[in-house]
Amino acid sequence: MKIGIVCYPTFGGSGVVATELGKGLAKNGHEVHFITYSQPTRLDFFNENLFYHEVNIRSYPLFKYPPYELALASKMVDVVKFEKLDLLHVHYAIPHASAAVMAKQILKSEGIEIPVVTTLHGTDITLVGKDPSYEPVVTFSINQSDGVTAVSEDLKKDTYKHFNITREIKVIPNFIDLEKFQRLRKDHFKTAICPNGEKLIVHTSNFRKVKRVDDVVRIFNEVSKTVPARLLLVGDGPERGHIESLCRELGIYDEVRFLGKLEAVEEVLSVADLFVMPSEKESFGLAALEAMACQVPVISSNAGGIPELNIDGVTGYTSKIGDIEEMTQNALHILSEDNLETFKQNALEHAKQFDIEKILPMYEEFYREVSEAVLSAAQQ
Ligand code: GMT
Repeated sequence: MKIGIVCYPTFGGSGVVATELGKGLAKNGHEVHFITYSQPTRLDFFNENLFYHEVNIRSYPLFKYPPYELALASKMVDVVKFEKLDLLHVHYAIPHASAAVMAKQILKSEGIEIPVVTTLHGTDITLVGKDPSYEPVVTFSINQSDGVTAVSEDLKKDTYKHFNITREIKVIPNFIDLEKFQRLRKDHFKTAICPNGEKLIVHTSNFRKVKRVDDVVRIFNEVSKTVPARLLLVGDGPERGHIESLCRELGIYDEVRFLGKLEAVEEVLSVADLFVMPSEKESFGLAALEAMACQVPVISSNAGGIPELNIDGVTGYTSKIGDIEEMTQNALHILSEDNLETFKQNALEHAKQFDIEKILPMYEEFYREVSEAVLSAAQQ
């Protein structure tokens, strides 16, 4: 098939999923056209089936807010027509789904039928989407898409709860490339970070408030009173300054390293003993899956879809949001010499359920179903 993929090209989870999906589809012989405002971060290799089309936003003194959605819709029309695409797959509802629905209507007026698949990722529903300033448009564009997927059962439930949705939503979870995310031997790195055999705790996120990075620091502070440990914080975002101040206040700044935005996260995860994800909201928790694939057990909140990934008492533990005390006790339990190896193996075993080799065919099958339905409706 010839597939157009629209996503946020930056470091967010939805952009990573969209880019890895496109790369996987291209390897399977599909022609994939990314339509974004800049080159997706993970679109880092050449493949004859991969194409990139940049959305150019013309500004004008009259525009206080340049109309990105219109530029995107126009670009989608252009690419569908001239590359003869079979399907558009947009990731993150705002504003990608509404722009795709507009492009679909424009193309229909010219006699071209283009099936639109929308994937809901999380905050497009649970945080931003349900805000009254966007809700009517999000509801309309979900209902007008030809196929809709959500990354967890919990996100599907939340979408039905907060929006008046009249169509079926299919759950297709996040996935992982187990060849890329595997425990590598990085002993020199571990020795450099933990010279005295300390346990290594890792958190990766975009440092937004919903990630509750201060809980990570407080849990680490408590754990390190019992078990010598180091904390690596990967990523960057609005909360970073506040988190640095908190580390200074707690007197643990020397035990914590801020690594910023890293490309090769799997190298850090390869030497980690524990991953912490105490999020307020998390539709799936791709960062935790990446950790599990590298044999790292997870201490997390029970927010959103996390319990579908982190199995309580097996791959790690889940606790109520903000229950730092329980998360600390669970972290100490996992880190004890008697338990660590079992949790590591369990984490890897469960991660295998989300192998890209298993999940990618679910998207391919869904594309076929949606395309057939659209084409047969058009013929009637
Ligand atoms: O919050 C993020 O990490 C970014 C956000 C995004 O859309 O870019 O991630 C969401 O989508 C990911 C991929 O489907 C999910 O794994 C994350 O759980 C989800 N984040 C939230 O729901 C907060």
